[in-house]
Amino acid sequence: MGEIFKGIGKIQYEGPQSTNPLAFKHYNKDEKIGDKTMAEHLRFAMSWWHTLCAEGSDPFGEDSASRPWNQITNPIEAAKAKVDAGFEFMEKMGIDYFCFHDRDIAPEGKDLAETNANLDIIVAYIKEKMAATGKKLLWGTANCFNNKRFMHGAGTTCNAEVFAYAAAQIKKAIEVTKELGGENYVFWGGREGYETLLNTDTGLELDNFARLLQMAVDYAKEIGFTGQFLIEPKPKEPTKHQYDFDTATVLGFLRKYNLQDYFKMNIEANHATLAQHTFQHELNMCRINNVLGSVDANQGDLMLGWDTDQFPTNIYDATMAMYEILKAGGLTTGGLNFDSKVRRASFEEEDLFIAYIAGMDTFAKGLKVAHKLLEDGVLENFVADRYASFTEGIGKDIVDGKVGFKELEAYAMKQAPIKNVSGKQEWLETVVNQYIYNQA
Ligand code: XLS
Ligand code: CA
Ligand code: CA
Repeated sequence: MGEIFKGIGKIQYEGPQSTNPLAFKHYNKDEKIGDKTMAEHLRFAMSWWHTLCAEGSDPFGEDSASRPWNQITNPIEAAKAKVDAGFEFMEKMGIDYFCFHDRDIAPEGKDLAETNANLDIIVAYIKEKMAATGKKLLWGTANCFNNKRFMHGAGTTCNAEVFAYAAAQIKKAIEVTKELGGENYVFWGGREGYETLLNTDTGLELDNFARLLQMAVDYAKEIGFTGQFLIEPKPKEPTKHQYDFDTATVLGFLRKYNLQDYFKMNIEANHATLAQHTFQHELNMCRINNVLGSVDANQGDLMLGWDTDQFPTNIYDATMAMYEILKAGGLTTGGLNFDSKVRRASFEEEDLFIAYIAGMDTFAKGLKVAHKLLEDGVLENFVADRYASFTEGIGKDIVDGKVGFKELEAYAMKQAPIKNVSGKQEWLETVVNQYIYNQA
């Protein structure tokens, strides 16, 4: 297509004082934070759907943007132009990774065979671009929610014909992800839930969903796909109740069906808040259960009950997210993917750049603050002191499993008056704020 984003050059780091809307203020790719560069820590990824496909429509209105690459009438040529746009965008933004749904990158054909053939054409085209630029696939996934055939669900449908179709579609999406060297493969259950219990056999639906995931595990082994499988929790939307409600629910499900060794989580900030959790809570649950896989970095509007997928600008949330990520040992195969879309009124192509810069700067600053907080052991030392009673005496006996109810009753009968110590929440909040204010 030739240059698409004309007039926008490669985005440079200009430092915190810069007022240039098209420059980074905090994200300085090669700057070392601890023993890794910012790029290595953050592993930013562009999402195909919200960056290249979305054009501002909402349930009440048509597209507000018309991206030049989507104006081409031949669907395969349009899909190639979208690839061109995506690679130019990543190059100009200095983003190394991308992710997609099968249907974002190539159009559906008249049947599954033609759809798969379309996918093969675009995958070959993407592969060439990857070889030429060094860009990498963070994750692939199958869109088993958009087409009306999935009205009752995919893996949790009441219709076995649809289950079979979904399995075939996911098989191909895993093959394509492998072909492009994808480091992860995501399952987001966009229709895996229910609208009413009056017509739903939840037991069979969950058993079937586990069967589908087991088939994926078996097939990955068979073809040698070694990427990490991820489940992306979300409590609602589009269904009233989604089975993958939150991390804790997904862990319970995986353990019930003995799938826990094969899946980690892809945590999305806005899905956490829809589940009435903070973003940090979901990352924390992943960390303590050793299932932090990857992150969809966006933010919601806390006044609204739906998934607004806004670009992240909340420095406090980004700091606490990076704090959990660093404590978990960092993102290994995962990354920070912007599953975020510009607002309907931000319809100019330049807005895409401004939005990604905002998100990347927010997480870069959050990384710097979180690293410093950890380096100084501020919260760690406080927490260690707070729980010190479990490192000696009766506390240590409890932790070591040396005592039961009877021993503890005997102990409590003789214990001195109990003294508690303040949790100092307001002080800790002040300290975190100070780190945010003072970190350049
Ligand atoms: C939708 C989800 C979706 C997944 C990938 O809310 O965030 O975009 O990330 O299917
Ligand atoms: Ca979302
Ligand atoms: Ca997501």
